Amino acid sequence: MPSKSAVLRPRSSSDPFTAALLPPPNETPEQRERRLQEEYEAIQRSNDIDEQLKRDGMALRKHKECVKVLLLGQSESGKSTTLKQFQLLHTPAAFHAERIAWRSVIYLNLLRSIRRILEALLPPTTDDNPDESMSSATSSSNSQFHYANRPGTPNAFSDAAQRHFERYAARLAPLVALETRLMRQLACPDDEEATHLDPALLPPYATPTPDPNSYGNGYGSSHHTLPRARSVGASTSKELALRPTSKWKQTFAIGGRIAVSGTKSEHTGEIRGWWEDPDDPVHVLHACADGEYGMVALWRDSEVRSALARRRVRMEESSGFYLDEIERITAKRYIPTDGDVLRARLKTLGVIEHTFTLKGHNGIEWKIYDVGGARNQRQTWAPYFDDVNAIIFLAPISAFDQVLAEDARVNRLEDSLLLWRSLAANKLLANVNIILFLNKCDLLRAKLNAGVLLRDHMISYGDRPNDYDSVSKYFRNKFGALHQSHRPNKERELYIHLTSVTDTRNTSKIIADVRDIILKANLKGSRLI
Ligand SMILES: Nc1nc2c(ncn2[C@@H]2O[C@H](COP(=O)(O)OP(=O)(O)OP(=O)(O)O)[C@@H](O)[C@H]2O)c(=O)[nH]1
Ligand SMILES: [Mg+2]
Repeated sequence: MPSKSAVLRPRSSSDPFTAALLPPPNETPEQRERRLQEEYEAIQRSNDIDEQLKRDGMALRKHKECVKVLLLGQSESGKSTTLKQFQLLHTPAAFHAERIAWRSVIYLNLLRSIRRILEALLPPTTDDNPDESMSSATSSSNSQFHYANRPGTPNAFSDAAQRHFERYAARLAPLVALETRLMRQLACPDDEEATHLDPALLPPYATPTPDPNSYGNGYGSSHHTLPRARSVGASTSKELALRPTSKWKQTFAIGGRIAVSGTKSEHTGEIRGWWEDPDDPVHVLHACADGEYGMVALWRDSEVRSALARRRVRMEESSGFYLDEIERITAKRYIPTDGDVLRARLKTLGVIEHTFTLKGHNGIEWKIYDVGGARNQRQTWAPYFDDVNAIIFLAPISAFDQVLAEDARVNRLEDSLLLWRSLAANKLLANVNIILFLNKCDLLRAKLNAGVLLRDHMISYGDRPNDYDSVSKYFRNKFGALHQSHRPNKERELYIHLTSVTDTRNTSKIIADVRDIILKANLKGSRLI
């Protein structure tokens, strides 16, 4: 049988290039074996190079066409609010179309605030006064709240005050039932983690009032000693949390039953007519808003305010704060404004991806990932680390005197610092652009103006002035220094912004800056400039 080369030789001899590649004449079997092996290896190498080129090409296209940004930070740091600002800036029509769906979340936020106030007005329980037996408590007619006073117990209100508070609880009782109903409607029926609220399980006044002189949070820190403050964001029951798969926006975009058959507004495209549905939550809210012992009276009542101050409940700082606007929010034809939607609090579970295309940037697609920041959610972050172009990390610096909702032993600022340090040191992120938002600066300013001293919560602050400029500069340096000393790549720059992401005007400027930083770095990384 003729050899392969012998068969090829006559066909190729007229082509000088092919002729040059032909095996030498008189090739021995060993030489032939070696040559074939070398040819085989060359083909393998060539295939490998082709594969690599294909991968590089894909990576290049990916860099060019898709920028991936991960929003990180502890729970309530402002990640979802930042995502809303991106949406408002880049897909305003979609943002506005969803405004009506946020109505229910805003109602729930308001209902939660009212319940938290009512809980704070309860007398201390036997948990607070272990020397008292349960049997000594007599319960009021209200099934959810037990207003029996125990004179002489530390922190107890006077009998007259307690009776006064009890009247609020009686008038506002329908709101507790409404909260449960709305929670059930919003959560996925098959979602075990989605929040549900069982009024029967509502413990009365849960957290002991902190002793301002007691220090130490059991969190093992050298530079912090922290009083056991009541968590401002925490409540005695879970808050509403939804998975990305939840269909809550669709459910509530159409309002109530009447709204389904209602007409769309010419201006906003929103369905109108929900106020004609007797089952719509607005009716209970509206009925409980005004008049004696209504919601407005509760929030304006100086006796209630001083009771809250005694119990160290600062509602103004809590997420989803609408108590100053009860009349507007509970109006029958209320439609949330952009500002209302930005302030609405809905805890994130899992990871939410939002995609949009930037105009005037060659159609580059952006994918922004918003993750849950609570401790039990943080394991979802790492899988995104090896494929991300930039991270926006949010640290709410107003939270220096607060504790985590999920663990009342942990100071929020300290949690942010530890999280930041481990992120800054992460080798997988060595070449990822990192942008730090020192957030909730508006609340920080208000807190410092109200006389809360940083040094009482952070010993390392020492005798520095307690004004906004000094404190924010201190935080900027502290976070900056942690990045500087732990970053795995000494070339990596850090961009720090002082933010209040509920403020659209300032945040849109910051977002434009961030967008340019990320785009430039991304293009440089893919050698397109
Ligand atoms: N006043 C003020 N409120 C803010 C600011 N940033 C966020 N908030 C509010 O704080 C609450 C929590 O913000 P989110 O954006 O839901 O927090 P998150 O980081 O997504 O929290 P998780 O989903 O639990 O991880 C919301 O009610 C926001 O409106 C801010 O800069 N100032
Ligand atoms: Mg969120």
